[in-house]
Amino acid sequence: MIKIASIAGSDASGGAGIEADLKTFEEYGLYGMAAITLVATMEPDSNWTHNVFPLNENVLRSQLETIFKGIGAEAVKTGMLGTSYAVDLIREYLIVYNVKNYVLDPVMLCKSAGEVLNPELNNEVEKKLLPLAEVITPSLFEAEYLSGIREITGIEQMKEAAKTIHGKGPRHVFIKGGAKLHDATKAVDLLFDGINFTIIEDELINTTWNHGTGCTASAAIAAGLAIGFSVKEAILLAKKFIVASLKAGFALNQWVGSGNPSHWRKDRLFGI
Ligand code: PXL
Repeated sequence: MIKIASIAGSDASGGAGIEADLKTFEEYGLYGMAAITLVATMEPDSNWTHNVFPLNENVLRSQLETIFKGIGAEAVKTGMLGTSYAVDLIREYLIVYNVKNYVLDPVMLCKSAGEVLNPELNNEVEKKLLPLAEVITPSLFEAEYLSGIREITGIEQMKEAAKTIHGKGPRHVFIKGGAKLHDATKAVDLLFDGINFTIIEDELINTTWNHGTGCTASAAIAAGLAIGFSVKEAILLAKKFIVASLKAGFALNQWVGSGNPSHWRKDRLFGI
């Protein structure tokens, strides 16, 4: 059995974070493990305001011991980290256990709030984790933040951003332009391996029921790497997975809707 780990926050609403990652790993037929960095909750009486409760350092270390010393993982993805001790611990375990297939989802901005989550922590992630990543998966907003390019509106700027981010150490940069590029009629993403750019175009699914899509994408890429696909193959497969998930997105309540990572299975099994 191929084993894979997510180190991320738990999203009590179920659409993002560890919950999205484990659902995705399951769809890929892998054995998913989880180290929870924090618990994110949302307030139904306050317009779905997010709260974040970090787990303490010992609890996180103990989970990492279980996973890395106790079992071992073919690939690892990280999501929302929340604290600087989480960044340090993750760096330590990735190095000690020589993890090559590491997918870093920067989760630097909260989509619903449209704001930078924690600038100091983002700097730590940049310095300590980016150089260890096989793939980093910034959204367009995160690519702007990481590259310092104020507004990325087209493919040339995406390429500039990818070069700058690659210079910070990750072996591959995958910028998810998705529906956010100006005048997008297709979802346009960009992969850069330090030498070649690959533009990946797919169907544009215009939906606001997309909570958890970034988490699902990085989990799917990590799953592909765990299975043994190349980075490019893993990304192309992840794109198909995400399109299927978004096509089957659904509302959770008046504030948010989720993608549906089980959709491609249902599609395959039942044609629905
Ligand atoms: O989608 C970003 C994200 C990642 N991780 C956790 C979250 C969210 C957004 O709500 O709750 C745990």
